[in-house]
Amino acid sequence: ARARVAEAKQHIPFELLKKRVAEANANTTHAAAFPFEQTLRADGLSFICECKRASPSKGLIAPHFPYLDIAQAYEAAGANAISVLTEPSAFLGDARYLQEIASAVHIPCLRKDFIVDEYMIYEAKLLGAQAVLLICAILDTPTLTAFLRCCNELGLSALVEAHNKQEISNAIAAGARIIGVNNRNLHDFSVSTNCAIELRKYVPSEVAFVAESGIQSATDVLEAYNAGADAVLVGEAMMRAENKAAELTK
Ligand code: IGP
Repeated sequence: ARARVAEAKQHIPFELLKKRVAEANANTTHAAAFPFEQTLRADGLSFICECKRASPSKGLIAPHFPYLDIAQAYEAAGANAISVLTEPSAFLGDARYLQEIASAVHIPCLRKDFIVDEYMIYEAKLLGAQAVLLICAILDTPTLTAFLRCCNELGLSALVEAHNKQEISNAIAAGARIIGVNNRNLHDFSVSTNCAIELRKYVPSEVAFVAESGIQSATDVLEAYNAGADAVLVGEAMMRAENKAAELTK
């Protein structure tokens, strides 16, 4: 991700990117503040459905990847938000997917990437995202705090991802308003849907809680809901479902 940022800065220096974001902001009529957070906080369980072509653990998930059709099918099926992978090497994502999807749907979009520089947060804003993913495992607490402040200034929500108690307390210390527990261990890719369930109690109720990864069945969804999750983030199962609406309502 750092190399990608360095390259992007060659094309568009950070100062210019900031100027473009400021101009874009000046041109938009004031939309609802933080719609991503709002939709997670609404009554009942929210669904964040993911547009993901490939992943390091599963390889190529969607050889045929009509991302706009997928995103529109998610919206029609009743998804509350869409997560779009923009990381190009391991996930075969693309910034363009996010940009096109964000302008085609009416629900908030999350930039799913390894954000390591504020530059990427400004990019997310310009691409039309309403939220970004910030991963505790790759950001120390001062950096996380600064990135959260940056998101706030730009009107972006941040889904702060944790995998254990320590990361949850770092996320809280940094001021996270939305915490996602990733059921997948990023070191060995092992998945346990119990991870989010067990860690729920360490996240205060005023912070929105998302269960992420490995959610395959209606039972997994129900268990996350019963454990007190505000939302689930579902990638592979939604990508593989022929009928997105049937998958979401089953
Ligand atoms: C979705 P799954 O198992 O439903 O496809 O997982 C999502 O949680 C996963 O893609 C993810 C991810 C990440 C990807 C969670 N955290 C960080 C890239 C980077």
